[in-house]
Amino acid sequence: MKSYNPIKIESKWRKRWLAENRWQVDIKNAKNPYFNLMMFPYPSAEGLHIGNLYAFTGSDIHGRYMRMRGYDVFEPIGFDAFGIHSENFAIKKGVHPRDLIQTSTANFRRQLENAGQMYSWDNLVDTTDPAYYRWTQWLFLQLYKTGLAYHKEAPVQWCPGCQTVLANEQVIQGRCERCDSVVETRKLRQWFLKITDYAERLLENLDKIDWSERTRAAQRNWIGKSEGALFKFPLSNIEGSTSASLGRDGQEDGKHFVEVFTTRPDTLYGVTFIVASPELAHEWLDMGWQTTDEVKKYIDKAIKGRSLQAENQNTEKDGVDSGVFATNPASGEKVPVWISDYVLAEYGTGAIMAVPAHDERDFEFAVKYGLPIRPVILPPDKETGEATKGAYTGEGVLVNSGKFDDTESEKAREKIAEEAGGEMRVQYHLRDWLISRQRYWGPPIPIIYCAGECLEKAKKKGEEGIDWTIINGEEVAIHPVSEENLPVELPYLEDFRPKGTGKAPLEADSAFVEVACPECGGAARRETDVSDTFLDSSWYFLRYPSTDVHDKPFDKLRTRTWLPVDMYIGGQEHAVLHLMYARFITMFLHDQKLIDFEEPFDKFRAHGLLIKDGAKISKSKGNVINPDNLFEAFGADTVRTYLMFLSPLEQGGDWRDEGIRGVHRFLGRVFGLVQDSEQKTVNSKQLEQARHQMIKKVTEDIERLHYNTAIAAMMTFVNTLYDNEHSEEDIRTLLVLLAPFAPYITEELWSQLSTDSSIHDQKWPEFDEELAREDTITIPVQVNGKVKAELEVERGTSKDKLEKMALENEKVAAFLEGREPKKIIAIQDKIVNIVV
Ligand code: ANZ
Repeated sequence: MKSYNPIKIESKWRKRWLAENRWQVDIKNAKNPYFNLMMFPYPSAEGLHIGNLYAFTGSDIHGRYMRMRGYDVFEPIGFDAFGIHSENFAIKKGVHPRDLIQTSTANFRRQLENAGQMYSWDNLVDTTDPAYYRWTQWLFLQLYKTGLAYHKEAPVQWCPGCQTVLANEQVIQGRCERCDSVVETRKLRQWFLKITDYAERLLENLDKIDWSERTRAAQRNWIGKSEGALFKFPLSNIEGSTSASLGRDGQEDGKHFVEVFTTRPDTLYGVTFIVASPELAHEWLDMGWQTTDEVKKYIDKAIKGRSLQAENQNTEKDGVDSGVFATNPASGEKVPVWISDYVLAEYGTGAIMAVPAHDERDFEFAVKYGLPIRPVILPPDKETGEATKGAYTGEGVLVNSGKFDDTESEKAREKIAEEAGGEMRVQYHLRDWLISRQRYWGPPIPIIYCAGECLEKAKKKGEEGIDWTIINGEEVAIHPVSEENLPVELPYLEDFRPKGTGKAPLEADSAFVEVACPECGGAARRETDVSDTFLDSSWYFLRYPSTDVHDKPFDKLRTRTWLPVDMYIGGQEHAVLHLMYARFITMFLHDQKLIDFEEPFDKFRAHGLLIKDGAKISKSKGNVINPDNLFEAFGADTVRTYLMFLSPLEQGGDWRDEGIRGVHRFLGRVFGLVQDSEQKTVNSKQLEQARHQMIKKVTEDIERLHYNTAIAAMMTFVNTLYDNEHSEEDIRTLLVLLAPFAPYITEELWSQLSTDSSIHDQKWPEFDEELAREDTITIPVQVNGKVKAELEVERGTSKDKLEKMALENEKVAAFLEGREPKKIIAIQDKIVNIVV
């Protein structure tokens, strides 16, 4: 009897599939299109990471399953090959990134082919190909034309490790998401994309798409919508200030004021001081405000120390009394203005009204500096509003608030705002997307600056940041490169290393930089920053169906056929990076009438993280896993099946070296079944019920990406087959269900059973509900309308028994914390509802 030799089987089928381009979908003639997308990798020279493989396998199984359900599944792949990652690796190796990319993409491709993925290779995308980035530049120009790309000076986050600015989304708790350096704040002129114009739609649409809840929550959080009011507090004791203004809007009727944003206008009577951010105070200094050296020193120190403070969110807040007073617009009371770095410059107005009785941070600050704390909201169940142990941040009834006393806080919000001249305001945490990078390995931003005769014209008609700007202290007109002149090719620079001067490497290439002005023909200069890699990946899925189209970024008809993407599987870490950017760009293209949908991904599922023996897989931990070695030792089928056997895809899994052997043995047993089948198969209906139960289980588990339990069901079935008389149909069904997981071995065994068809062209088997009925079922237990636990019970378990089991359930008990339920409703075979 033959034994299972994965290397031989896999290489045989791989060669055949590659020669036939077996998985290529027919882009133009597909009847039943299904776009199965996975996040394309950056082709790191170290090769395919096991974490990539985990995600890709999860996605490929879904694609293969949908294909067997009768869809024309389009499963493309590409290389996100621009960016700092590839560039840094090139620096380390002492090779040019362009040369490095050639070898690393070739290596990646080989590994992906080995992995048994179902790719449409004809539609490969490489973001570093001028035929691709020409359209990335085109996209930038469309944004520019609509005023959504602008050049502005702003405090930006500078990564000293990567020697470039970063987008806000790339800064995680004060550190660079890539190299983990503590970022610094610098004031620089950069290109931004106005994603904030889309904040409300990005938020609202979240309810309309079928996405992992945690991804939607992360986006909602990042967009951070707050509804509140702006109040103006007139300032006094600021003698020495010039006629220049203070605060956001400056001066009104010759008076200075500071403006604050608050979500709690109902607490206006509880304001005991104002806090300005150090950056705002610095602006006051620039405008001529005279103050003590101590205050000036604090401002300087705080601005410089920003990044360090961001690094440790829990550092104690410190601050300084500015000596200026502000007048409460409701009560007329004068309160001191402090300066502290717990107030952010970029949020709201950069200044706050402090209500220590009802805000935690203000409370801490007031205690530290002995500032008064005045309660103005009485908690519903308290007699006095004395806040001794901390701030009371909830709702209640107003006290100490003049004529608003006894009003409910929620109702008082608008009334007080109106009374005190407040302006209702919706505020978002989301900032504009900074796309300039002072690096080499990216698409040049297609802009030309002219300081010649165009400048006057540009200034007369135009807006700063859109028509003209300042570069190195010099005013210049901004001209977009005309679309016919795209791509602006990235020259092959020998010295491509970042300069650390805040200037991009391209700056040194005069042949690139110096051009004739497209308007006046005079001497002009090109922009030398390149764009963020996330701009490359914000639209790659649109390119996939149109990779052979060269006169436009995407063909309208094909886009209509294939998009939006039906299923997208990828990392949660991109929730507010790639996934947010892609949604923004898609909305923008929709508004330009270039596509007819505004959400790019109908369905998105975030896979979990793969860890090893409890620790994150990383080089520094010395626990990296090389897929090549595994493919050689066990074959790709085993690796795929093992990865998916770890746990539900969305949860991630803990890799254990022993575990893979078990799965390998399982596939060996499947192989053995077919070799034995001559003797053992009979025309038996004995296993009919078990077979239908397996089909149901595997189908439903694949649908919810619980591949692990689908595999377990097949394992159980294999044991049953070994122990019982079984039919060829039992074996065939097993193989078909296993095909998405282990495409090679199933194809091989199928060819041994019947010669002229491929297992991958078989229809997914149906199950008979009656036969597939399980004797044990899972019943959800809800507490106050939310599912808190599940009960595994025999079908037909009585209502009384269900109630009893629900109350005894650990999770439910933990939630009830000894409270008596008001009501319990149990419905046989369906649900238990508890109301407390
Ligand atoms: C007074 C107040 C009283 C506040 C109260 C809260 C509770 P979100 O929900 O995140 O929008 N705030 C405003 N601008 C700020 C800034 N630049 N830096 C730090 N904090 C800032 O938070 C809005 C609240 O955060 C605002 O409402 C303000 O504090 C503070 F009982 O104003 B509140």
